[in-house]
Parts: sequence; structure tokens; C-alpha cells
Amino acid sequence: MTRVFSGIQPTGHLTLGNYLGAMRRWAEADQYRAESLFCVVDLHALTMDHDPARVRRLSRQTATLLLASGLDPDVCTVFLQSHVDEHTRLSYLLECVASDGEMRRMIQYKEKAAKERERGRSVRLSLLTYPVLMAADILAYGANEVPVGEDQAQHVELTRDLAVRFNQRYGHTFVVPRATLPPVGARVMNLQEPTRKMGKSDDSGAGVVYLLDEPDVVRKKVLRAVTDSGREVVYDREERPGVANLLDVLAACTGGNPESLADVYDSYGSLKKDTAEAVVEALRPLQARHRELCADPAYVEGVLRDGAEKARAVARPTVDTAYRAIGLLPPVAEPSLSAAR
Ligand code: AQP
Repeated sequence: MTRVFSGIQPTGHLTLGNYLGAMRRWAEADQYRAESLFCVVDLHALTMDHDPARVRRLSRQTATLLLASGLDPDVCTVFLQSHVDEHTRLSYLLECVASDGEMRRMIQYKEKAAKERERGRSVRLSLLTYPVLMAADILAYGANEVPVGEDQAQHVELTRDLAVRFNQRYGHTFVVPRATLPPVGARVMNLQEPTRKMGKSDDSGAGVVYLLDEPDVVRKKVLRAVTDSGREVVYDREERPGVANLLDVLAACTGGNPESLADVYDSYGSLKKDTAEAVVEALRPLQARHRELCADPAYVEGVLRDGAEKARAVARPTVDTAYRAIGLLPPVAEPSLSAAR
């Protein structure tokens, strides 16, 4: 059976980009067609300057939102990365097959390191090595598919490279996974700066729709989206990124096709109005379920506890095999009483 793994970082409040690029597919399709594991990758949230209390709060909120989006713990496994030691155990082995050059080529590293330097902060070593931890997240579970947005595709490519290299050097150990991207919504752009990805760690929230934004806030943000000079509604991501982004969002929310939708509209105003309503409707059930789950934190904790146990049982044999394959001796078992006599 196909196995799916994907993760989400508790680095900020989740956005419409996270939802359309990743979470919605996990809930609507992946969990039912494959053996699926979804993880709040909290260790990744420590790679930039962070506030411990905020990471704790966001980890709970992210897990709650995963369940609110429709992940069913009876069907898939939902857990926190830091609750399963196999991720960091395997990450070190993969650091021993990765090179520093390939780490420095990662786009997210370049962008985030530049941001840290601009702010006068030093760059944490973990920011450089985080794609290796992400590779460990995936490879530990023998996942065949990794449903992600476009920004994570490069890290999945690296994961494939590391898996192939490890298998060639030390014998077949890992399944070589592939990224799967949604047909629309793979890269939702910032509504105020449509050439930039909508990101949860953006400084200004004006161009970012958060999953827990009230309907009126969502409407305001979409209606104020930056559009392009010109008047006709055409789908052209290069020349008209603002309008193309709205068409992508509308198509992703309604199940349509952005190019055909462009023919339906003759003004930016009506496109914005319909897009705003489509986003409000897409988020409504998730927000209602989130309110219910917030009233029952013990339920969420129970899901995470059971999820970690299930995840550990899946990951441990693969990680133990990797330890043996790379040349590490197994721990010596306690001599049994009869053997000691
Ligand atoms: N704008 C986006 N459009 C489509 N998919 C997106 N994803 C993220 N942003 C968009 C996808 O959501 C999943 C989880 O994302 P993540 O937590 O790994 O990364 P992030 O949201 O990009 O978070 P960062 O890096 O902490 O901060 P920002 O957002 O500021 O860059 C992934 O599958 C991702 O592709």
C-alpha cells in the first residue's frame, strides 16, 4: 500500500497557502487512499530565533488545526516530531551522507539565512542542516509520496538524492519517495506582493490570509489584494501575477480551472468579490471544528500521544536497519539469567 508522509512547521499561524498547498489534500484525499502520517515538525521551528512559549502554543494550535481540517486519527496518524526520537537518530546518519555544498544550495536556506543576517542575527547551524532532518522525517517512515506545496519540492528532491546515495553505499535501506503537488494552489502568493509566496512568518499580515481569520477580515484582505495594471481578467502568472493569484485561489477553493475562470470575469472587482466568498466558505467548516476542538484539549493530547506511539512503531525498524547498514554495532543485550549462570 502507498505510504504518505508530510509535515508542517509551527513557525507561525497557518495560512491559506498551507491549506490549499498541502493540508486540504491530506484531509480530503491522501488519508483515505494511502497509509498516511502527518506531523507537526516542531524541531524545525527551532532553526530561527524563537520564543519557547510561542513554539509550544503554535505546536498545539497547528495540531488542532490539522484535526480541524479533517484529518481523522482513526484513519491516519497525527503526531509531533519531537515525540518520536527516530527523526533525530536518523538525521545524524543522513548528515554523514550529505555534503555541505548541497545544503548551501537550498533556496530556503539562502533566503532565511539572508533574512537573519539582515536582522543582525547569527545563522543557526540547524537552519543549514534542517533539510537533512526533513529527509529523515520522510525516510524513517518508508514514505512513497510526500504531498507538499511547490516551495518544499527542492527538499524532497534532496531527500531522494540522500536515499539513493545511502542505498548505493550501504545496501538497500530506504524507499525513494517523490513529491506530489496539487494541480492548483501549489504556490499561493502574498496578496499584497504577488511575486512572493504567502508565508506564515511574513512580517505584515495584510497580504496573508490566516486560517483563523474572521470572515470579515478574510473579505477585507482579498478585496484589498494588489492587482495589476490593465483591466481585462487574463491568467498570466508572469505578466499579471496579482490577478493570476486570485484566479488560482478561486480555482483551488471551488474546484475550477484558473484559465477557464478568467473568461467568466470582466472586472477585477467581481473576481475579488467571488474569491473572497469562496475563501470564506472554504474555511468555514475548519473554523467551526477548530472551535469545538479547542473546548476539548484532552482529546487533542490523546490523539498526539497515540499518534506518536504508532509513528514510533513504524519508524523504529527502518532506523535500526540504517544504523546496522552504516556500520554501527547493535547495543549488547542484557545477558539472560540462564546464560549468566
Ligand atoms: N504559499 C503557499 N502555497 C502553497 N503551499 C504552501 N505551503 C506553505 N506555504 C505555501 C505548504 O504547506 C506545507 C507546510 O509548510 P511548512 O510549514 O513546511 O512551511 P512554510 O509554511 O513555508 O513555513 P515557514 O518556512 O516556516 O515560513 P514561511 O511560510 O514564512 O516561509 C508545505 O507542504 C508547504 O509546501
